[in-house]
Amino acid sequence: MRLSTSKVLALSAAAAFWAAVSPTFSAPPGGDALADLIIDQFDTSGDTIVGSEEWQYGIKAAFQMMDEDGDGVITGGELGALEEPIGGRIGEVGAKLIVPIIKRVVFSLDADKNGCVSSKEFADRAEGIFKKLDADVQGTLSRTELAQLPVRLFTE
Ligand SMILES: [Ca+2]
Ligand SMILES: [Ca+2]
Ligand SMILES: [Ca+2]
Repeated sequence: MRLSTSKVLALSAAAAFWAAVSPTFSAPPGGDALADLIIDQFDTSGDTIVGSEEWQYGIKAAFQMMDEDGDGVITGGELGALEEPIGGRIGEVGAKLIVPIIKRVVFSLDADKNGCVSSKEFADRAEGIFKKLDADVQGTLSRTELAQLPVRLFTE
C-alpha cells in the first residue's frame, strides 16, 4: 500500500509533535526554543555556536536585561515580566513554556536562598553551567548542547 502525500504529511506532523512533547526525546520541550533564544542573544559572530567569550558577555547582558530596575538583583517579579518581550520575539505559547524554565534556571543560582539572585551569584555559576553543557568539551556550545540546558541542570 502506498501512502498518499497528505497522509505522509499528516504522519510527519504527528511524528514532529510527538518528538516535541515526548519526555524521552533527547531535547526536552522548551529546550529547543530556549537554545534558539540563547543563540539569538549570545552568538555575536553569527556561527550559531556560543564560544566561551560570547557566553561570558552574553551572561552579563542577560543579567542586565533581567534586572529591570538595575538594582543588581533579579527578583521573581522581574522574571515574570520577561513573558511579554520573549512573547514578542517567539510567540506567546513559546514564552509560556520558556519563562518557567528561565525562572528555574535563574533561581537554581540563588546560593544564599534569599529569594533573589545577585549579579555575583549569577556570575559565579555561569562558568560551571558552560562546562556542564559543553558535552564534547570543545570549549563551545552548539545549539544541540544548549537545548539540553534544562535536562543537564536539573537531572544531574
Ligand atoms: Ca559564535
Ligand atoms: Ca532588580
Ligand atoms: Ca540570593
